[in-house]
Amino acid sequence: MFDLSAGFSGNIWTNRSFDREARDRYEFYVTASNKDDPTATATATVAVRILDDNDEPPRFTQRQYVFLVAENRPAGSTVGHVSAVDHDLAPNDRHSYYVDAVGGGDNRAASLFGVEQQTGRVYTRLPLDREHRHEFRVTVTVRDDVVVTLHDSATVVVKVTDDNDEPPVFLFPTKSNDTAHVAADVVVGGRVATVSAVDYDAGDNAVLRYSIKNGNKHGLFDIDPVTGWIVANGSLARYTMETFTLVLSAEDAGTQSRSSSAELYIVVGDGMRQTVEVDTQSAGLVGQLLQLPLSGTRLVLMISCLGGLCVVIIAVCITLCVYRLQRRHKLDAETLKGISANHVTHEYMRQNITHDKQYSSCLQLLKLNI
Ligand SMILES: [Ca+2]
Ligand SMILES: [Ca+2]
Ligand SMILES: [Ca+2]
Ligand SMILES: [Ca+2]
Repeated sequence: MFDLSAGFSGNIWTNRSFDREARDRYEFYVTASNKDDPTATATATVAVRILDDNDEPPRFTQRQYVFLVAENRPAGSTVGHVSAVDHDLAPNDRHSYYVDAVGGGDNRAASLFGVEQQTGRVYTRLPLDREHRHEFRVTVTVRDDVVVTLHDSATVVVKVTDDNDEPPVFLFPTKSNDTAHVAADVVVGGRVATVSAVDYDAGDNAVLRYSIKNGNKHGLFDIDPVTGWIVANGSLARYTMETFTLVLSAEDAGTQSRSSSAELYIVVGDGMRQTVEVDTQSAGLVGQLLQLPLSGTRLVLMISCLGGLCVVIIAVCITLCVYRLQRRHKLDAETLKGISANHVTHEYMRQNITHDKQYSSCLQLLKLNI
């Protein structure tokens, strides 16, 4: 690595380049000897220290950083820290951090986050809304403070965690669709209506349970807290044409739960009889039959109607056939009576009347005329 010029100068020079970051010190011995007396020598140790050159870029400690941050935090909240290492010696190791608004390809995300140039602390510029966007990818860059062409990049993934900031929203009932009709003869346990709601939060913050808060007179109704099914909890026969107003609640399972309420009007009709009356006006007998419960009575009535209809059709067909045959025989007889025997020959008849029985009848008629 080192050469020493022979002679009197004592110059030492290098025969290669050095990398201070790999090795920054070398030691070796040099010997001086008397030209006239080679046994007269002296030795010394030479130490060479390699000085630093700013040839190292700062490098991030990770290629990708994943940070979690809760939504709705005020602007300036810490998301996480990035860090880089520059192996040069000070001041060549000084570097600064930046959010790359161009190279990252997501300018919207880049506008929402900042990074402190000296510390690498990543922070929010605006409150985040997980329901609007739950993940961001931002490119951060670190540059050498002196030689700015020495730089490195890394990806910061910001995942927004949920805050229970969304209340449940009823899909049914709503202000424009708030009524359920039920027959008075609904069985106990029979479904009256199904309420539903949605919660745009995540996890437990969106798990809903339903309940009836008010209006459940006589405890006539019950609701499944999970499915939202409202069922009859007793006979409704005594409440024909009455309307019940249930105040319903949907509540999420978040730590600080949120809830919403809605009103459902339940109108008790008078059961099957009412249905048949309505259909009588609009659909006739078949409609009535179709609307009846699928029971033995309904089947018997439908089979009877179809059987009767078939009998009528068959009778009409038989009557038409008989009528056509009778009419044809009558026409043949009248035609033959009007023809003079002198102008009718057997050949003529044979050509025009092909049926054997008709042919025989004609012969008899001709004989009578002759
Ligand atoms: Ca260096
Ligand atoms: Ca450097
Ligand atoms: Ca939320
Ligand atoms: Ca919620």
